[in-house]
Amino acid sequence: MTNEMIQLYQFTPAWGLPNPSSFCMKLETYLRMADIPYQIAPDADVRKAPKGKMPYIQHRGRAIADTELIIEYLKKNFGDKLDQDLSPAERATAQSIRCLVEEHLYWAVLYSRWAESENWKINKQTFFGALPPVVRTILAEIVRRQVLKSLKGHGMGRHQRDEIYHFGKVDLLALSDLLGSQSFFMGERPTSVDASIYGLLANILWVPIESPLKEHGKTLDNLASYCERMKERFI
Ligand SMILES: N[C@@H](CCC(=O)N[C@@H](CS)C(=O)NCC(=O)O)C(=O)O
Repeated sequence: MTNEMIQLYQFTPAWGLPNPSSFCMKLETYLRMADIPYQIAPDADVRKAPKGKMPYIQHRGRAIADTELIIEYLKKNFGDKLDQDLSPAERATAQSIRCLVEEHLYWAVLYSRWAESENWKINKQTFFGALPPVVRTILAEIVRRQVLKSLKGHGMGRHQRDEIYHFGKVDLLALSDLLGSQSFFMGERPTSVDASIYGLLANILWVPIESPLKEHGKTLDNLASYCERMKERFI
């Protein structure tokens, strides 16, 4: 029977958010939006994750990693009431927005947390603070080096600080303009892309990480009310 219940492996909640990882927050929000029962696995450890990243799920004896693949799996196995009415063009729009958020804006956020020394202190405490002191220091530095390398590999980390924040601010403005006066990104009903957008926006606006992204995000009123709306409905 426990095999039937989705086991969700993710980072520990922090900063008053469901999760300090935008991808973990995305998936948990999706599960709530889609009304799919799940349990938080007590023994989550990113070093044991099938693809070395969080979140992942266990279901019917299978481990599935990557939020995009997990959501596809969930749609097949639990139905797709959130997105079933979207037209092909709307699906294409949602996919484009998701890529902007996860494959572009996310990297500017990653830079703000892992590359900026003042923010790194806060980030380090949040993600590694529960570990014994020596392990904490060593592991945190190893992971930080890997993340900075992945920022370079992606390309975002090759730009100057101002350029990185410029890219992120352009993305935030694009999101604000896309949302306009709608309640959700695809109209008046929430769809799965809202889980992705909310997961990252809340991780910019509602975290103790100061950056030009947060400053700019706070000036875009419709994004702030959108996050409040998502929180009221799904947390
Ligand atoms: N494309 C993946 C991205 C997941 C991801 O980047 N997770 C980050 C946390 S937000 C992670 O676990 N990073 C650990 C690492 O890279 O070592 C998804 O959609 O699940």
